[in-house]
Amino acid sequence: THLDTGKMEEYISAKKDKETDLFGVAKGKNVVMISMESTQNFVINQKVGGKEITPFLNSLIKESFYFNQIYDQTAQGKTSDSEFMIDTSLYPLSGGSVFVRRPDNVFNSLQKLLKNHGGYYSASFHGNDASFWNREQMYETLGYDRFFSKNDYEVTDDNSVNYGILDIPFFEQSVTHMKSLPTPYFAKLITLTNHFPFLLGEEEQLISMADTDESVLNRYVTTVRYQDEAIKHLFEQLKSNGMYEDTIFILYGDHYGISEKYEPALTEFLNKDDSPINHTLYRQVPVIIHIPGLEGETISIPGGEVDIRPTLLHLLGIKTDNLMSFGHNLFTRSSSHPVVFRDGGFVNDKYVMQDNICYNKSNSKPISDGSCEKYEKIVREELSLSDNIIYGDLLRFLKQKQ
Ligand code: GP9
Ligand code: MN
Repeated sequence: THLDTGKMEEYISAKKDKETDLFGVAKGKNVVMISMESTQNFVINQKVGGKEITPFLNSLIKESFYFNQIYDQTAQGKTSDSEFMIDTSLYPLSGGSVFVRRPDNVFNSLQKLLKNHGGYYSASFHGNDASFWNREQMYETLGYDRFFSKNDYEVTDDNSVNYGILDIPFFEQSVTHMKSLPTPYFAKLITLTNHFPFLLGEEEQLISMADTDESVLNRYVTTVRYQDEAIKHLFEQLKSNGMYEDTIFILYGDHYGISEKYEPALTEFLNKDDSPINHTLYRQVPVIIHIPGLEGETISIPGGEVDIRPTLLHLLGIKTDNLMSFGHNLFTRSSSHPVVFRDGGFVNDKYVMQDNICYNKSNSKPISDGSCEKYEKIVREELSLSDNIIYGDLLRFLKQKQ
């Protein structure tokens, strides 16, 4: 594979970071990132039996930047794809996980940028085995300094369900580990309880199940509610340990939890009209950026997980102008720019391209006047540039220190 520098350079110069008043507002702060397993945006401000599914997140977003039109861009690599997009701002592969398939590549990762531009120490925290999704190896490649995995936690039958340690004891033990980190640090905490098939002991159920035809969806609201409680506890513990004030928090849903076959039940649960583009719209995941002392606002510009990194870097005062990456700062992202899906589909402010059909987003009607074509071209170009970078391991040729 050859580095098509022409295309890439043209691409990079077209996406210069725009200035905003927010540039550098979180400079030098610790970064705490929370990957919320299978958390879709529909749970925000949604109730079951008169009770909020996410009472803590609902209150947090009132004093945060809340991006309510961010789409899950993951493919088969699920959680690892979301991590990959956030750490590299490249797209996942169409099959398998980059974490498993390309762990020996050179990546210009978020962790390296933070180290080079602010002396950050990076750690990831997750209650599953270190080898799952090949994290142990890939984290080295990405420049993480430390991975706290299952062996670093006290995991018992009592404090576990489904894939492993429950989110509350996970966060409790993580805070203990976090106290020992050098500052400034980047800490990524990956939750686990809200994972398919959404199992939960009775004591952990803080809300009644939903009442639809699909037990998966009915259970899902209870595990999301538990996760919300766990995040609330985490914030309380960070506050009481003096670890809250000087920190920027980024919370995001890693990918969908309710798969396509359960979506009719979701439509019923949300009292929505049936629509062919519901499938795409349901793939919205919440993205919340909380900076203590800053007011925040709700931002409804379409974007994707690949855009999280440049947004964070902007707030940390790190320029992203010349980076070989695909994300855009969510504070200035153009609403017509397509949010790229791995299958070639996309969404922007006006259109949804799903299963090779172009829809008018506002009325869900298919359109055949070629409106989607210029965006489809961008989608194809970005995916193929990203694939070239990954398959050709092209970032190893980058001369300048980024
Ligand atoms: C496993 C956790 C869940 O470690 O990240 O993985 P998923 O199935 O969501 O990719
Ligand atoms: Mn996941």
